[in-house]
Amino acid sequence: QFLAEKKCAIVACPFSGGQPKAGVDEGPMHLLEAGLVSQLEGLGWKVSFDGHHQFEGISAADDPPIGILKNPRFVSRVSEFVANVVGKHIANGELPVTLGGDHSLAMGTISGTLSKYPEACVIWIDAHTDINTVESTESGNIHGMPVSFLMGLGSKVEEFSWVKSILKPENLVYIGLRDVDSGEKKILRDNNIKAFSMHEVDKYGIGKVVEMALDHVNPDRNKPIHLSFDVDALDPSVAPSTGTPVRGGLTFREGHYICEAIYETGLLVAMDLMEVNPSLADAVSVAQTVAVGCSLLRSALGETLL
Ligand code: EXY
Ligand code: MN
Ligand code: MN
Ligand code: MN
Repeated sequence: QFLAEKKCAIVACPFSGGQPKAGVDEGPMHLLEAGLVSQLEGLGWKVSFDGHHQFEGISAADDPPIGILKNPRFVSRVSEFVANVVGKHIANGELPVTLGGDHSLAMGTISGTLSKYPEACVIWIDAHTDINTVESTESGNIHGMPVSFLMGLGSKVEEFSWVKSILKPENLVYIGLRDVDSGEKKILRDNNIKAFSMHEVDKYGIGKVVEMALDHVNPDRNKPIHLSFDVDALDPSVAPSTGTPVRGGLTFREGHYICEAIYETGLLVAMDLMEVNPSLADAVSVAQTVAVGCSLLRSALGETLL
């Protein structure tokens, strides 16, 4: 509906500045080395890949914390760059597939999507809500905060003034939650944000949960969808190589079902796959996590079981 042709663009973002663990910047390289481009081509997509973006030059020489926010200039400038790249791909008639890197990058990817489609809705698949504000964050890790910046919650930080903060609470829905800070729970309540935790997945089943999620953000099934998928939404037995694993997550099939169902809407305009960290866990676990990452992307881009 929004894409004239099956054209996608890989936006490879080797970036780890939104959290403290080394290695998440190697996620994109591993996903590509696993053959992601040819896998998507095999589904009939024309895939453009302009190489891995180089962010080291963007890093500020001197980047002391602002309040307790860590690496604030680096995170901000990289996300601003990514917002422009994503926006250009959409303008070019391509579906941007952003490979993280940590989830602070979604400040960029979603800003890029909203710059072209201000009415777009965001489906955020994660163990976490990533909605801490400057006031509520206890870690200062910005990968736990991108949603609050996108919505304009909390007090403003000058360094992030490029973020337009136009994501409306009614245009966001979460699936897969199970590790939400108490400050974040209050933010969800105060802003009436729809969220399906693992409790609802257990209660209703994933099919019903995805339907209810779409009914909330996209009742007439006519608005563009940005899917932001944090691999830690999956159970650690399925995707072990990630920086903040939390037990009790989505099964392999539940994760894939979400991607398949969103593809079926025909409304997907951008996707992120974040937080694959190939330096955590053993080689078998890394290969398993990378493979599941590729397979989620294939499902979101139309791979079917039959
Ligand atoms: N809520 C915690 C924090 O703000 O530090 C943990 C955030 C983890 C975020 C991961 C990527 O989804
Ligand atoms: Mn996340
Ligand atoms: Mn997460
Ligand atoms: Mn490696």
